[in-house]
Amino acid sequence: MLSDEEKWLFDLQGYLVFRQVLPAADLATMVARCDEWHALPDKDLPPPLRSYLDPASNPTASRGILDVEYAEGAFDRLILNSAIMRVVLALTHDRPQHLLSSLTVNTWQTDDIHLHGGTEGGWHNPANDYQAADGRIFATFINAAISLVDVPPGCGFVCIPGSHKSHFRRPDQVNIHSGPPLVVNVPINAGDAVVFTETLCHGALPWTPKDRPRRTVFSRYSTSYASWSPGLKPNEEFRDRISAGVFELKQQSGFQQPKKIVEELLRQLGEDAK
Ligand SMILES: O=C(O)CCC(=O)C(=O)O
Repeated sequence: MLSDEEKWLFDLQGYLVFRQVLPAADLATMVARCDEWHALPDKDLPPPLRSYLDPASNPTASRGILDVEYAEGAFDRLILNSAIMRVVLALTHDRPQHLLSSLTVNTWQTDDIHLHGGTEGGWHNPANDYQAADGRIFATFINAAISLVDVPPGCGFVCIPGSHKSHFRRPDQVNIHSGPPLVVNVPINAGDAVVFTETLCHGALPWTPKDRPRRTVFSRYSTSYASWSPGLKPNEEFRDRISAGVFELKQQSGFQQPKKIVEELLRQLGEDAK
């Protein structure tokens, strides 16, 4: 499913970049919805939308509006996006669960997003695990960051390539501003995606343009049986607002059988279910 070169690169650096994964119409819809919803306080968001951190009590935190797929089909389609699911299926060995989508805005006034990552201090966790062996890669917690805007150099996503395999504590003085060759800023444009293992040490540089915000969709996936958060399940009350495939992808399930939506995605990708 992943080419030899993609496997080499992902294993080496802990992330891959994909260009232009979104249809232009969906990108325009997402930007419009983003601006519409982010102009509202949490209490006026259409249910079941809610912010990860309510801006009323966290005015300078980066604001991520959750569950946007229940309110707009373009976000539902993004969860099943074949460019992204091709990687998620490969990394979870065809046993994925969609955890959460977050429609996030950062402005020039937003707090820094400090470096964080799953192997800090050599601490490993089955819900956020990374392994490579026998010509395959396995990751239990994956984040796809799809940018809805062009990101100028020196802003946005940064990471320490290769840190997903680190077994040592990051020194305190290494931070988002440390710069290359250690801390790398990944340049992307509207419609591009960075897909990374959450074991990668990552964060974001401040957004400097004052005339426009950074708008990003973070779509998070895990293995369906070793879930990052067992509380994350599809919202039954609003299940008729999402596609059957996304509803199934949000379910926890065992590793014995692939989900029907996985079989369908594999068929679309020209692969067989295992
Ligand atoms: O804003 C970013 O690109 C970083 C986001 C992040 O750290 C995360 O989603 O875990």
